[in-house]
Amino acid sequence: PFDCDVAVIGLGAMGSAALAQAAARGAKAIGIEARTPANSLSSSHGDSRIIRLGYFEDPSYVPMLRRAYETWRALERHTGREVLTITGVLQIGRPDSPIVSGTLASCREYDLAHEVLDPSAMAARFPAFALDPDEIAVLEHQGGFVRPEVAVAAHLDWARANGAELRLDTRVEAIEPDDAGVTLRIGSERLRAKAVVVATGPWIAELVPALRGLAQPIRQVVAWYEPKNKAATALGTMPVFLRDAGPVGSFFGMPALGPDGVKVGKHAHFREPVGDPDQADAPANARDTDLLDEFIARRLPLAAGPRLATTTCRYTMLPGEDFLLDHLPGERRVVVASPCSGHGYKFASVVGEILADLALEGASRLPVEAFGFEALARKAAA
Ligand code: PYC
Repeated sequence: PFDCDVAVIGLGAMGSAALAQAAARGAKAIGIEARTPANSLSSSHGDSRIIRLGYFEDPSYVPMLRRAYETWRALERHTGREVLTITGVLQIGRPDSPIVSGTLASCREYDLAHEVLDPSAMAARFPAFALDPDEIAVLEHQGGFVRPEVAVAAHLDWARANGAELRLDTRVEAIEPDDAGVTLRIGSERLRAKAVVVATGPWIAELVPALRGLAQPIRQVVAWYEPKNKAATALGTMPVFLRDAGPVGSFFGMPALGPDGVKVGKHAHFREPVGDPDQADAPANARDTDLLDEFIARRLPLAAGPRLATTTCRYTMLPGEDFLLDHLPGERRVVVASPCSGHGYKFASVVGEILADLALEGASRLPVEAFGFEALARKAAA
């Protein structure tokens, strides 16, 4: 006998969404989380995550993003919670930088509403930002942010409302698929599921040995600053942003969403591997904060008051810095989700839909071939 149709392991951004989607379809669903959802060792805390439609990384993400906006709004309707806030997103750099040229390519291919602003237009409209004379900004109107902790809680509320069972502080030690279903080993308990979704983020390789050496969690640091000019950096005035920083990479940030002030981070920070994901990462040190302090002083001078707070979280990187959303090779009952590589949160609502499709129906209507194990192997070999 089966305990459930689908067991979802890991209740962060992706797992909570998968659980909610499965339960909404009438499946008997159990969600299992080793700690508490959106805990401080995970990748689902920190108040805000950017969402944008004109995807500089590749225009092929745009259809999935359109669906993500719809599924975030559906989550809000189902739960009455505010998850997604539109602020516009500024993508700043030289015209030939990957962020600016890639965003424009996506906007043109999909006819997305946007404006191109030169430094004087930026100074007039968005005085918080300091641009070099040879830089421009693409303002994409649909950009904004998702509230990660609220989104996880909302997905879990919606899942529970549809009968899902949650097991917190419960660690799955092994996944054992057979011809009929999957057994999960949890201490002395054996839980039987018809299908399993593994969405354990930085811990993914522990339950999915095929990802050992491929999925690499890295430490990420973000900081909040008290604005020098509250009006210029307020929610409603200042859009979220990404900013090309040449060979150093890119920075990102948010307007002041509350008393914590303006948030700033560097994408993939120093790419420091997380050794043991069960151990807390080192808190922000002077090297971390110097990088962010210097950025905000130079590029967001009106936001550069005292640093109020820092936190660490994790990206789980894959070869090609892409996502993995697929059945385990040869195991149609086990679905693996590693949809992060530092840019996945905005997709969580649609990823939940894809994972429920894969677990309950065997395939998804959304285009996921690029996120399969075969594609991953090609990227790892490249
Ligand atoms: O994908 O927009 C993004 C992002 C910002 C910071 C990390 N990822």
